Amino acid sequence: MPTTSPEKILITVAPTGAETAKADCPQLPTTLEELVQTAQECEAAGAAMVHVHIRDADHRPTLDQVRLRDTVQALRESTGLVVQLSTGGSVRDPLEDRLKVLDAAPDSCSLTMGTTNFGDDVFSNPWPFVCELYQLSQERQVVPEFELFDLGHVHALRRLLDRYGLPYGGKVHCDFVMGVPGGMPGTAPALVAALGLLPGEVTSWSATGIGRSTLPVMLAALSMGGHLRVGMEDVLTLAKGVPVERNAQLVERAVAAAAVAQRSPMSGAEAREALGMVS
Ligand code: KMH
Ligand code: ZN
Repeated sequence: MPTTSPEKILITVAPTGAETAKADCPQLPTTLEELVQTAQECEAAGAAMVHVHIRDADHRPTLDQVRLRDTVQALRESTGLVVQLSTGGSVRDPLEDRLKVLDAAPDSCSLTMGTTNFGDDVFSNPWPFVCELYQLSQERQVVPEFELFDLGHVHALRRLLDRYGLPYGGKVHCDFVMGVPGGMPGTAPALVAALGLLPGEVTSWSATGIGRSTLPVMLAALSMGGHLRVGMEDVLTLAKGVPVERNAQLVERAVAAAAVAQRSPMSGAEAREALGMVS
């Protein structure tokens, strides 16, 4: 498992998510214009990849094909960020629609390694769906980011790689999503346990802590040489009672924490190389 600190850090921003309502959080970027502006600000602050969920005209989560394609194109034209589309969608999205996300030809896609309770909901990722999505990503030449919400997901990644081989591009990048009510806790001991189960093929990993676990997970990941994901998909406050106003604030905080660990942010181009997107 790669746990020594590489000099550079890959910072992913997840600016929107699918589970927070615009009405509850007006600063959430939900229109294409807001998303593009957010992505540009976050790139300037030090992000190298953007994990994207989109919304419809009423700010509701959608997997609309035209909007997905337009979003990928707009982000490519306006930033140098690696564009990662969520295949997780919202807890209500059908599996068939989630597979079709790859039709929008993103650089990367999220790929969650198993079903998890998600607060009062269920985030459904049956094994046959995981296998189908993975094979589709290989066929379409999209680099997956394996999302690991629980220790069982880490073990399932080993099973997936044993059965179907390496992802397109030959690198294996995963992201620990910690502190979801129903998944593994967002604590240093949980991260250490999860790292101990990572398959040897893994070439890089990041972590994010949901809600109040955001800082413990960030500091634990830095101490173990990991990369970071931050953004309003995962946390809506900077401190108790202090709302996030702009995603770039979270990126700036991650860059500052990484600087203490003597690490500087990767550019989008450097992230492409690290993730196997450069031939
Ligand atoms: N919206 C969550 C239920 C992903 O993007 O791949 C799932 C999620 C994971 O956000
Ligand atoms: Zn997501």
